[in-house]
Amino acid sequence: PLREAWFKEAVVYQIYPRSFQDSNGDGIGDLRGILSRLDYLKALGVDAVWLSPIYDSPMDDMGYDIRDYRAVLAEFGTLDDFDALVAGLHERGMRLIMDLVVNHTSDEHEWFQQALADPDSPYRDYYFFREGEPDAAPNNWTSFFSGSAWRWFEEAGAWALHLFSSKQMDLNWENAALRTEIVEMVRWWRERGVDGFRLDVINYISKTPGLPPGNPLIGRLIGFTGMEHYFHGPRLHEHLKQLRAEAFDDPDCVAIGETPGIGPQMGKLLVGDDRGELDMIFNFEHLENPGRTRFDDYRYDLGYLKRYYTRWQAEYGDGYWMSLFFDNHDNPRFVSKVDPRPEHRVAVAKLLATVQFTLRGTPFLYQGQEVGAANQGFTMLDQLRDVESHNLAAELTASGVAPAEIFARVLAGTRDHTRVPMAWDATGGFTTGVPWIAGDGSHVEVNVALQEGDLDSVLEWHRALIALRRSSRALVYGETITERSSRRVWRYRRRAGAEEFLVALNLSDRVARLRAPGPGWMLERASGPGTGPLAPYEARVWRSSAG
Ligand code: ISL
Ligand code: CA
Repeated sequence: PLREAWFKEAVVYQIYPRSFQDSNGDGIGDLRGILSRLDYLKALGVDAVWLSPIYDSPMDDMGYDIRDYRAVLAEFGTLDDFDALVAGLHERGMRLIMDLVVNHTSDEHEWFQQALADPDSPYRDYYFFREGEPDAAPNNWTSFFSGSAWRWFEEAGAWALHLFSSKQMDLNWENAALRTEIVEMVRWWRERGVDGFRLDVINYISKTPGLPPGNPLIGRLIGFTGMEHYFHGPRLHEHLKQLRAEAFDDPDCVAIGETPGIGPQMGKLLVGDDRGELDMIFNFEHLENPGRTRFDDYRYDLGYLKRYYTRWQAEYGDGYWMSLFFDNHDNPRFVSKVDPRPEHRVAVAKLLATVQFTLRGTPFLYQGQEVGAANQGFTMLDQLRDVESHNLAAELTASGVAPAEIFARVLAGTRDHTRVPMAWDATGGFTTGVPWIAGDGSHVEVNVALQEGDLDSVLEWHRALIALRRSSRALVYGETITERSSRRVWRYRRRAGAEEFLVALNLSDRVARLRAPGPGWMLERASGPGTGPLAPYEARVWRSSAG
């Protein structure tokens, strides 16, 4: 039986606080800025906001390196501003989902500082310290941000583990006191009115005891060595059950796991209704065509997306719930991956939105996606701010790759494509000062103000589809029935009781023949001509007149 929940009916909007809205002219987005844009989000049809980290942080990885879990970064505002934001959201009937980063802390976190200063400190065991020699790392694990996953601390005569940047120290979840601290911290935010959490790399928290060496063959295959010892570790499910039971034992508190490396099949173990762990996960298998990585420059084949969702919509059935997303702060714009040509941008953006709002699952929009924002035309490394991009460039340089090739790879995958300021109007509208990271000027043509009220715009397409989804039980809870179609067309129905919708999508950049739906179907929306064959990337939605 299908369990109903607010977050299954919701549209979630991810805000990258640093780049959404600046309120005081320092060029950095902040909480007061977000507060000033809540009416915009409400009018778009957003039900919940997911805030990327706003905690106190030295910002080595843009806030995913937390120094103090119970404080707001001064650049973003204060706890009072945070409370005002929660109140502003709740007044408008919207909810707040916080980012929770508990696989690691900043090396500047007090726990780590104490652990470093005193080997007998109780905090020493909160992390993975290994005493030794500076020329021999404890194992061969590599960091996701290039190089070894171990950092040498001369003052302590010891190594410490960091799967991400050298300032993001992995926490040791084997330690029960640490787990209790995390539970208490989460409850503290719950008491401030937070409605749910997005748990950063939460599938990495349990590591194989003893941290054995990674298999170099697996390492070569996936590009990171050691991952088999923590991407689905021995106590992962136990730790998640503890979090659910002790920190968010409330069916209304949504828990979304960010789980790189976990495919949809394994994901069922994390989100099954009977598991008592998470409500949804983000897995990433649909974001690249098989055999490709984020740093490859290639045209994404939408035929793969059709196969992927056709399979997983059927396999997830009633007992599991999917997240539906294309853009986030860790990836380039999906619209550019599908077709980078400007003349196709609008049609592709509408097609992707149609997928998100008519399949079964919770749609997550990332800021700017609703106006069809595309990748940025960066021309040199100096324009980038992301630690991952710079580390990768340094690593490739050290291994002798030519500068032009290095830049091409970084440009294909840099996370900064989605971290540039939100485009509110032709002047930008993000800040009155100098933004902390500059976009490529495309905001002059692609922005909110230009599209508001223009019924052909990407923004109004989003608004209309969100409204349609909201008005329909079939589009939220209905089963997904895939219809036969040619290779270049994707065609499915959504049905609940007597209510039924039919969706047809042209996955190609050429006109595609379409078997006309029977007389019982009324056209509800079309992103192209709406009759005859499908225009390139056209999306059409019909409603059954029986329902
Ligand atoms: O960049 C990656 C590896 O190539 C991604 O897998 C990414 O790092 C991964 O999805 C984890 O992302 C999350 O945790 C990171 C942080 O940098 C990302 O912004 C965050 O979303 C470490 O906290
Ligand atoms: Ca500011």
